[in-house]
Amino acid sequence: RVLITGGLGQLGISLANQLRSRYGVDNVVLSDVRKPDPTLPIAHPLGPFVYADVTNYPLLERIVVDFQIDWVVHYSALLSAVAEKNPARALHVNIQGFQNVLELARLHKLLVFCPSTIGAFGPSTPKDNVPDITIQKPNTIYGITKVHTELLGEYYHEKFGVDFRSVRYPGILSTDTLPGGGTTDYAIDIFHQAIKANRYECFLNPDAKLPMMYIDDCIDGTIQFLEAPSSQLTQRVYNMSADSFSPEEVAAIIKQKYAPGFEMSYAPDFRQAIAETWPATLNDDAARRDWGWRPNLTTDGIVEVMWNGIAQLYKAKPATIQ
Ligand code: VAH
Repeated sequence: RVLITGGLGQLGISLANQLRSRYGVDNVVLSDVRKPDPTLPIAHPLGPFVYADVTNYPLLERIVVDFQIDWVVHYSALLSAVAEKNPARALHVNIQGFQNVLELARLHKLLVFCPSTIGAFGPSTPKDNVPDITIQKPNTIYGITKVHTELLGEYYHEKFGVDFRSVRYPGILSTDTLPGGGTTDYAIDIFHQAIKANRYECFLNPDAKLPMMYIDDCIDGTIQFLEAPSSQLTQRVYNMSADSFSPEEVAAIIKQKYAPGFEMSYAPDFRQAIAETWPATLNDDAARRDWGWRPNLTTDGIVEVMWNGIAQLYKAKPATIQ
């Protein structure tokens, strides 16, 4: 049985749907600290769901025991922009929450998957074709907590044999679920605003190029990684990349292929300062070699599915989406 913490976030619902169709509905438990958002197209967990604050160790342990959990996908975390606004809470949730999960993994022999991020790199990391092993001195609270995740997970693997696995996710684009307060959120907002208003004011600079991926690739790759035999993994933390684009590049594709009158303006805020410290492109050769990672979509394909998917949402339910 699998527990997905932060299960109602941008990725949890989609991962749960996929895992439930593979392993059975009752074998995938979602946890979160809030109720499902009824305005989202896939709002309902449609299977086991429990309240869990990941900083509460006894409560988490109870869930692991009651549901006889074998794998934990630990999605619960404050993302980069939200974390920067509330560092104390980010430290508590991202660090204490992960430590709780690792301790439970040690005691109850769980496989733990916890994503890291391109945010685990920093201003002194090279910008292009960044390898798995490089300088990691992030200057955001989010990045610092994710370096902690990587190092502590590796430590528990080495010391106690915990099957810890992590990939560094890029910005993930989805149509059915909304992102939860990251620096890459513009790449989803832009489609909503372009379709609704034919204009978008972007909070990053035109040339802020960052690694990006479509959610289906992210979920498929994550499942492939979870199912890979441990013996096949030569490392515990992998870069995972699909393509990279900047706001001006995605705006140009939208204008050229979907909405000729689309207007983009720029009002960079504190998130630009975060984006500037992250790499533009990643090298993910090890993921491709060790567990067969291959994304299906690059930038043009991502823009196409995002445009069509979000246009469909507004056609189907215009009143319920903000
Ligand atoms: C964020 N989307 O912007 C997240 C992610 C690629 C970075 O971890 O915070």
